[in-house]
Amino acid sequence: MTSKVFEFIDREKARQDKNVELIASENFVSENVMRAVGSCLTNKYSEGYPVVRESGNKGRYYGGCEIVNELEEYCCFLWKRVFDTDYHVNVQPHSGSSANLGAYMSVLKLGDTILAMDLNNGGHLTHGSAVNFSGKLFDMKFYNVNAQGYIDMEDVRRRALEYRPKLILAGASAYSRIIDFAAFSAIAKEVGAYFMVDMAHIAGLVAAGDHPSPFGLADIITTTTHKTLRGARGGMIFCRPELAKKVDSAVFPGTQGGPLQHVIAGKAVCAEEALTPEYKEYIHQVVKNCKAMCDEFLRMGYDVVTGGTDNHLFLLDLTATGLTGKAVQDELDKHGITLNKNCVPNETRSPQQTSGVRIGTAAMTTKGWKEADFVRVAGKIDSIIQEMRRSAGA
Ligand code: DSN
Repeated sequence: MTSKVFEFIDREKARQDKNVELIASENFVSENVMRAVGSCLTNKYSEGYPVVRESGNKGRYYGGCEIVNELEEYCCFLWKRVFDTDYHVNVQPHSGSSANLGAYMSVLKLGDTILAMDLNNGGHLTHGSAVNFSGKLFDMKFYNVNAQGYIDMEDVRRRALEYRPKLILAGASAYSRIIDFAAFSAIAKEVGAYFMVDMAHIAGLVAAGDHPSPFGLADIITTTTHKTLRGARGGMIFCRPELAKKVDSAVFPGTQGGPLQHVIAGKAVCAEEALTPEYKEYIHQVVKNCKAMCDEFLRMGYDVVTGGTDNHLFLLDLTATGLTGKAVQDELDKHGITLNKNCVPNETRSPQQTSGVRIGTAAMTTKGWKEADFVRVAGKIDSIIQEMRRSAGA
């Protein structure tokens, strides 16, 4: 028996094969990751944890878990090696949002104060947006970026001293510069706050040594596994060993039921791949490609937030073109170029329109693109934008 669903999958596969994919949070996984995620492991229930380990957890609540126990332990072992850390790791969060919820619930009480970067300045929905659980359950305060778009560490410290948060969060979805985890950590220590890092976007760069590591500085680190890490879609939480019990309990039974063992298998394959020299080369190329493309936009006279990039993404500020991020996103879609509209610092338009677009190089680097390919597509994007301006009479 066949299914109509495979028609959708085939069409989506064709779209992914054909389009230029510049969404900074997307990537293309390996066949092995696909095989793991599409495996019989999806049939298995395994609430609980593999063994009584440092967290003091009581094991599984189901029989037949002997193989998935080994799998989950193997996955945890690999991820500690990827980040060369003795932190505890929980590989069960279903997503980055679940990981952040678990992290907050492990050390905070409802209503506690969190200091984070807000969505409009490059933060994430789960970093305190009013429409998200984070903004509804916690007392959210935000630090700012400066006029150039850099995180303003003076502002972080001033607000930390003023608000005395229980937790300070560093990490972003749309920030193109190195984040100074050491400076954040010092501020957190000064005010007696937990220091949490959401490294979802830059985790691959941390693994490859292209971004300073938060390990040793942060108390809790969350990540997704499908962005620059190029693995199965999901989340993970790392923490100092003394927080292991709190974190494990916050994930299960605190915020999730049965873990997705097929996804944990995909995360383990991803970790095996991240340990190879080829993966590190890939990440180095992602960063080189990003800089080359960003430099080309600067050369063509575009406004780039912060004037450049240190990582896998950058933000074009389209204010001077008179075009919205949404209009540019929609027009590029018609030409087979996929990216997303994005707010720019001190945004004046709504999140549905925006004054900017976010561009990332992780996915097309997986397809083998080098600097010249990204420079060429920057020229194509420019010609489409210029045509839009002519049509609009700008
Ligand atoms: N929504 C993701 C992104 O595009 O950055 C983050 O989870």
